[in-house]
Parts: sequence; C-alpha cells; structure tokens
Amino acid sequence: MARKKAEQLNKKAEQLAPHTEDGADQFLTTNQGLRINDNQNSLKAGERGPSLLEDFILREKITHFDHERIPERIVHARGAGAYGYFQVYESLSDYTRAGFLTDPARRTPVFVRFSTVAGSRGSTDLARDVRGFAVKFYTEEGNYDLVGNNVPVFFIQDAMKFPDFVHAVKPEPHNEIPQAASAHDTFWDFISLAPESMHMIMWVMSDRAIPRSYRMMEGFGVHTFRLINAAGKGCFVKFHWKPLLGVHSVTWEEAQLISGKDPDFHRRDLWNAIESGNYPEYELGIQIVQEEDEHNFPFDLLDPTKIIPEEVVPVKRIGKMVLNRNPDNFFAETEQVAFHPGHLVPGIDFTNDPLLQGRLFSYLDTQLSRLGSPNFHEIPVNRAISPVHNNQRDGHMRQTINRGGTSYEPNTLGAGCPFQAGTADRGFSSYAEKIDAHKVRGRSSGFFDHFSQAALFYYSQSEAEKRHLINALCFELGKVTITDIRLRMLGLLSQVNKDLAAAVAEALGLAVPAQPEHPVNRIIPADGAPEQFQPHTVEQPVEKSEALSMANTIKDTVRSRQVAFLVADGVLSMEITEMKEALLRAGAQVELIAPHLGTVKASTGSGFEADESLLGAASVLFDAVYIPGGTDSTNTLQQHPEALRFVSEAYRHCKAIAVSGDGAAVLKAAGVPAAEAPGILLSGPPKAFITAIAQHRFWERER
Ligand code: HDE
Repeated sequence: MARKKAEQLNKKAEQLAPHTEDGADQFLTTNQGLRINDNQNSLKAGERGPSLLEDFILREKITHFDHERIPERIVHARGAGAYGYFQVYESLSDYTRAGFLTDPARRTPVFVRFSTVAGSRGSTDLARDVRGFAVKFYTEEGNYDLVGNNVPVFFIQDAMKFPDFVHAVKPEPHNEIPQAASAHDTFWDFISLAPESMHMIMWVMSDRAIPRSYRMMEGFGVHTFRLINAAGKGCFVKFHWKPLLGVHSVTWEEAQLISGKDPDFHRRDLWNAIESGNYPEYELGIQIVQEEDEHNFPFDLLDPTKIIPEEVVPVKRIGKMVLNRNPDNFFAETEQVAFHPGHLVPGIDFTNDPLLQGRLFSYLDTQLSRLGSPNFHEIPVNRAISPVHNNQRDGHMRQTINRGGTSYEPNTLGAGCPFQAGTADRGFSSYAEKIDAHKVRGRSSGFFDHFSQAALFYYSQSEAEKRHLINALCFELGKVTITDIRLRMLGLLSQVNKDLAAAVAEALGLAVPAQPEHPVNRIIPADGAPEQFQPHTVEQPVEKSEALSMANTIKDTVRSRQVAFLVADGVLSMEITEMKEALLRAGAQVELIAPHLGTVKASTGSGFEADESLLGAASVLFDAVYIPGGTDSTNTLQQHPEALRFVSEAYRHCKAIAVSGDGAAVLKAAGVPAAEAPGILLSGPPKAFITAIAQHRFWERER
C-alpha cells in the first residue's frame, strides 16, 4: 500500500515500471522468450550419457551466470540504496535558478545510496569508516548528483593524492589484510606523513564513524560549490543533510559485536524502516557565502579539509528529503546506480577546489570500467526523467533506437535537430569565472593550517566523545606495528591537543616526542617550499562549535527504536501489554526475546509468541531493554547466561533499561549496579522509559 502510494507520486517510479519484471504467474522462458519445459536436466545422449553441446538452453543459462559479476566500486563498494523525493520549502531564486530549488510545489524524485568507503562489497556495515551519502535528484532539467559523505571534510586537499590515500587504507597489497579497517600500518604510515589529514582524522576517530543508522547521520557536500541565480549572480554554498531523528552512534565495542551478529545491520535497518513506514527524513541545509566575502575567513573556501563553522555562517534549512521506497532489485538499482559530481543542472556549478576538480574526471571514468559501457546512463536507475536527445551513438549494450539520418551537429539534413538550448530554455551555461593565472603545480598558501580546525573539533566534543576519540586512536595506533609511525602520529596529535596526545601516548607506552619531526618535507615538492607553505596555525573565529558535538543533537523521539523485552514462562501479562502499547504508540518497535521460540506462557491469558530466542538475539541489535516481572520468568532469566549477558552488555553500552517488580533481580544477577544509575528505571510509568530511550545513551555510566 505504502509502496503503491509512493509510486503514484513519483515520475521516476513511473519511468522504471516498464523495465520492471515480475515472474508471478508466468511461464519460465529463455532470454529469447522460449518457454522451457525442463529446468532440472541438461540434454544428454542417453540418461547416463554425456551432455550435448547443442543444449542451447543450458549454455545460455550458464553463460549468463558466468558473467553475473561486475567489478565492485574501487571505493564505497559496500552500500544500500533507497528511493524517495525532495521538496524545497520556499523558492531559493535569490541564489539559484535550479528548478528543484525554486519551485516549492515540485516533488523531485531521488535515489540515495549510503556506503562505507574502504571495505569490499561483502564487508561489515559497522566498520570504523566514513559513510558515503550520495543523492541523485531526477530533476526536470536533468539529473543532479550531490555525492557527499557523513563527514564534512576530507583526508587530502588535492586529487593527486587520492590513489595514494586509497592504496594506503585498503587491505595491504601483499596479504590483503585487513578488510574494511583503517587500523593497520600502511594507513597510519600515510596519515603520519600527511598533516592535512588531521582534521578528518578527528572525525573518523570520533563516534561519527560508527553511526547507529544511516537514518541517524548527517550528510555533507564537503566541497564549496556555487549557486547561480537567473541574473547570473553567483554565490558560494556548502550543502548539509540534517537527519530528523538526530545524529547518533554506537560504541566501538558494539560496532565490533554487531559486525559478527549482523554485518548487514545498517542495510537491514534502512530496509526495515522503509518497509514499516518509518521513512527516513533529512532536511537539506545550505551555508551561503557571497562572492565578495570569499576571502573573509581564516581558511580557504576551496580547501576541502575545512568547514565553515555553523556559528559563523548558519545553516539555513531549505527543504526535506523523504526516503519511502526500497529498490526492487539490489543489483539492477543499488549496484548499477552511477553517481558523478559532474551531473549538474542549471543554477549549480563547481568551484576550483582541487579535490573536486579531480573527482570531475574520476566518476565518469570509473563507470566505464565498472558498468562496462558509455551507455550506463541508459540503465533504468540512471536514466534522467527529462528528455535525452543528442548525437552520441552506438557502443556496448546500446538500448536507445535513434531515428533519423543525422548524428552530427550542425546539420541541415535533420533540420538542425536536436538544437542547443539558450538560458531561457533552461540550457546549462558554466559560471563565467575570471581566471588569469600562471600554470603551476602547487597549492594556495591558505591551505596550510592543518591543525586549528582539528583542535576546534576536539575541543567541541563532550567528555564522553573525547574519551571515545582517544580510545579509537589507541585502538588504531595499537594495531600499528612500527614504532616510528606511532611516534610521528603522536607528534601530529600533539599539535592538535596536548592532552589528547598525552592520553594516546600513555596507552601506547610511548612519550610524545618533544620536538615532533615535521613530516612536511615528505609532502612538498622536491624543490622545497617557502615559509608560508609550511604547516602553521591561524586563529579561528570560534573556539567551540556546538554543532560539532553529537551531545547536542535532537533527543526527542523513539520513532523506530528497537526495544527488547526479556521474558520467560510465567511472565506477568499486564506488564508486557501496558509497556508494549505505550512504546508502539510512541513509534518504537518491540521484540519479545525468550529462552525458547514458540509460545511463552504468561501469568494470565493465552501467552505471547516469542519473536526471537536468547540464542539468536543480541543486545547490540537493540536500543533498549525491558524486563517485566513474574517470579517464574525472572527466576528463569537469572539462571540463563545469555539473558545475563544481554543485560550486562546493554548496561555497558549505556542503553536505557527498565524493569518491573522482580525484574530487578535479573539486573542484580547480571551484575548491573541498578540503584539509581542513569538510564536504569526500576519502576515508574512507561513514559519515563520512553524519555530515557530518546536520550539514546547514558554515557555517564561509562565511568
Ligand atoms: Fe569519491 N569516488 N572520490 N569521494 N565517492 C567514488 O566513483 C574519487 C570523494 C563518494 O554510492 C568512485 O562510482 C576521487 C569525496 C561517494 O555510488 C570513484 C576523489 C567525497 C561515493 C571516486 C574522491 C566522495 C564515491 C568509486 C578525490 C565526499 C559512492 C565508484 C579526488 C564529498 C557513490 C564510483 C555511490 C565513489 C573517486 C573523493 C564521495 C572512484 C578521485 C571528497 C559517496 O570515482
């Protein structure tokens, strides 16, 4: 029902329909449409004889199977996607002439793909990593792709370094270890020689790199882009996605456990949320900087290792994206979707960010090897909903049947068609930026403050977030086997924050080098660089930014949160029903976990069906735990090692736990110091539990 409604609203869904196949109530056929009468046996010379080469049905089937795989993405291989729509709140015509940003009546279909970066297609969702946040807007003026991440900065400043960076973070080349992890020598060797990565390192060592859900993370365009209005006036823009459920993460221990219990955790979460009508929602935000203000910042707007603090330029929320439909086929849609920062529409343009400039080459190029043909734009998920007419022809797997005798322009034989579009006809024209420069290999001197914003990020974190960040660095650098790399990292960290460096040094059993060896001479050209190109720090306009800490995020809803009820035979029915109804009303989801599957006998009534057994379930897959009373039930749970583990883990991971009556005995048996610990509710109305779940975590319990 929900799907039908979403489809009706969406031009993209209409376009996909004729390409969508459904075998229900249909005969099995070959790819040529021939009905098959035996799909169990190959054609043989006698029942015990050799198979015959003439079996074209067998050969077609096996040939197709042999070629089922395509190369996975070189980065961002692991991902999950969804369809939805975007709608702007009010016209942004002061800034841009892009139709989807100026017409509040328009619902623009979108396809979004979330991803991790380093791991292979089959790797865990819960790796410590950046998350990709790529949005394809199927606008009426062509496809616009906003190919961003859940972190607003990047490791490097220039595309020239990208292959080196990716080689360093991917599994090491000699033994292909480790999978989907940055905790290894080559990654930290590279980072320790690239001080420009320090701001990004703060983000990826923070809990942002282990999100609770794709639905609970921010997105960023990273680079500064440009908006251009109908009068041709340009301004700079940074794009933000703000999730309406707030920004939340799991703990590192949880992430590691989830990787074993459910490596598809984020993918499943996205899928289930959409299937259950809990549509993920994000607001699009923009930070606008007028051209005349370009140089009024202590950093360069073209430097992708810098943010514009929200306290300096506020984020204006301009519209909402809702994801309301799961793809029908993972390969056809999520795997074959092809994003490209160069998919632009009139009213939006690039800047000279040297990382962005390199990306403009890479994404088209990579689709050619990944999808195998310049006709990848004809794959249904990639097709624009606006008409496509040009003189590009032929190539592997061409689907369009172009009519007419001309495939060149200008022509008279085809009456000059297809013809160019002027600005009034929504033709794209590049922003006429004035460029008068020497051809150089180099970076602007404004790019060399590598530490101030790293320090700003660290300083803006809550105590718990700082602790997690330190622990992450201790974990990662602890996996490094070369002391020199650790020392170089301590040197760099000490330039971000002395306490941070000291805490990491202590865990590594090392001292912070007094005079950190500056790795800069490894990153400048062989001919050396003058003083202003040495790393230095520049005072920032703010000391602290509230927006950088997840502690300040929205904590007012339990919508789609997963709550485990631990129950056994003899549980008090009333205590289940009352709590369950209250939670469901608030939008949470409830699962009954019992020592056995099937019916759990209750104190009264016919009992309850268990959703999962304690053997199959795991606390890390839930946001909160409730233990209803009932002497027999709580006695059983107290004797059950998995029940005790469930409870003690939920406690250690700082989740809300509520008990009723003698449910408290289970806490005690699990070693949970229940008395008045934050987030532990020994009695009280369901409302108190709901408020506690909305808090996400009670980090103060960590100490
Ligand atoms: Fe990408 N990136 N990237 N990247 N990137 C790819 O394109 C590349 C960068 C991002 O779900 C590839 O189709 C270069 C920044 C996302 O399909 C490839 C550079 C940001 C995705 C590529 C960068 C991103 C990709 C691999 C530095 C955040 C997944 C497969 C110059 C703003 C899109 C593909 C999806 C994917 C190249 C840096 C985001 C190889 C050369 C910065 C979300 O073309």
